[in-house]
Amino acid sequence: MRTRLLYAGSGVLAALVGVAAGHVVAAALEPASSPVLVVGSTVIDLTPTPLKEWAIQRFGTHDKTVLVGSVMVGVLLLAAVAGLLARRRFRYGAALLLVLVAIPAVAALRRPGAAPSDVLPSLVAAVTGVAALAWLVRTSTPPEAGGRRGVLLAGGVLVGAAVGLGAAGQWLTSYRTRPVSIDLPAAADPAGPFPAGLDQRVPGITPFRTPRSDFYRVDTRLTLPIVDPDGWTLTIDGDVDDEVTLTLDDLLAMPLVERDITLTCVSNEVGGTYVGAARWLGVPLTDLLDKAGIDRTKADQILSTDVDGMTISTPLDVATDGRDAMIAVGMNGASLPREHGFPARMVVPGLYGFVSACKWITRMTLTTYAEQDAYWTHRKWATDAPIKLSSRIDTPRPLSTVDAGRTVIGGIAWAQHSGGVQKVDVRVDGGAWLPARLGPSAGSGYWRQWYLPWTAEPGQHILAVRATDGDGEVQTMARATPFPAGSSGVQQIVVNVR
Ligand SMILES: Nc1nc2c(c(=O)[nH]1)N[C@H]1C(S)=C(S)[C@@H](COP(=O)(O)O)O[C@H]1N2
Ligand SMILES: [Mo]
Repeated sequence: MRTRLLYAGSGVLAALVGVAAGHVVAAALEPASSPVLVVGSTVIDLTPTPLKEWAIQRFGTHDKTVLVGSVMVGVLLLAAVAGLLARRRFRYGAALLLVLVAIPAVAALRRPGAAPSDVLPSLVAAVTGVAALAWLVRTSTPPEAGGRRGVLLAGGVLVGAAVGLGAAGQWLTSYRTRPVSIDLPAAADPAGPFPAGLDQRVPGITPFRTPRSDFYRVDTRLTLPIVDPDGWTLTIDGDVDDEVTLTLDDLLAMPLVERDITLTCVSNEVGGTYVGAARWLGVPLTDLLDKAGIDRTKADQILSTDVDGMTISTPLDVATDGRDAMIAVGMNGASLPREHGFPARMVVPGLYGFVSACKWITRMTLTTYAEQDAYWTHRKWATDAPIKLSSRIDTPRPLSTVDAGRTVIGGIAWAQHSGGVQKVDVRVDGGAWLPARLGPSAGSGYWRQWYLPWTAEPGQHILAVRATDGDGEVQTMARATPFPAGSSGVQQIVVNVR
């Protein structure tokens, strides 16, 4: 039993050292090619949509930690088996380790935009892992007193190596993806003064403008891309008169507009947190498309590609219907954070992010839906996905306990078509819908804060909220799931008053 444990442990330790060595090499070359991460990314891409939605709902923004953790657990279990096999015959154990490492090697090469060097971290993991296993196995046999010291020494050295290499890889990755900032020109068409919201007056309400560091983040990546602003370019190609390629300086030399726009994720559940609002600075999309000259008789889709080959589709007619669609370079007065698409991303008011907001954008191809499928189109999500009229209660919190007496119910609402939010109503315990007071407006593409003073009686209460847009359309009570075109329904929460 003890020797079995020793061999299983040797397999696990060998795999850990291998993974850590691969991680450092990846950190130096391309962090996304780190063996465990590349398997994780492949799992993300292969996961059927319903399961992915379940994981997002179940684990929220921790879904990726859970994913990487699960991959790691799987690897270590198989590595333990490899260790046990090595006890019978070293070759068998080593072979299983090699099979294990072949998975990330193949996955790394199959990813969009993969470079041949992306296989190196897996190769390094293979060599290091097998060498570590050989050392451990050799020092474990014969298992008499003298051998025990040898295996303890080898184990100690390898544990140290795994921890040291892993930490070095993490440090190098975070260093290479440290915050960036570039100087941006002033807007030729600025947004004007930003109205003071209800932030101070209604404690617990969502700030009228989301700070850059609090903005929700949704993308398929496990690591941030490392984009060098000097080498970055944006190409417009496909059904165009002239293919155009712009450097960042070219882009910044064009007249910039500044707009207040709310961004929303299609995966946002009613009452969810995947929504944020910022002041964006960028080049109007139509100015860019005009440079290339687009063939409207052919193209119906802008297929955006990011620096790693991820694709996002946008309906051409919607993006060019006069709304403030742009290629943004700035967010709340500074350049884009890496998390949000540095150096440039698309922003289209009124469309969910998965059909508009391509981060780390490097190419816009004018094409048709019949010809080319973007990442989520391939996974059967809607192609034209306008953001649905919605509202959220920020305060009181669901299932919280508040003191009886005068208090306030408050939150946000967004209606990005038809003139923005015109009205918000709150309902207490299924009674009449009571009109809430609205905060200031920062334009129809921007959310609105609201609040309703409330005298809370002791006991349990159910609060509900609904918004009405400029056309008088009332937020529907009908529930829809995020897939395939966004959630709908009215948020209801329970609060306890004491
Ligand atoms: N390159 C790239 N761009 C992307 C995504 C992605 O996975 N990759 N996710 C999209 C989705 S689903 C949303 S909701 C928005 C989120 O933008 P944010 O993370 O800046 O809030 O980015 C969009 N742009
Ligand atoms: Mo999204």
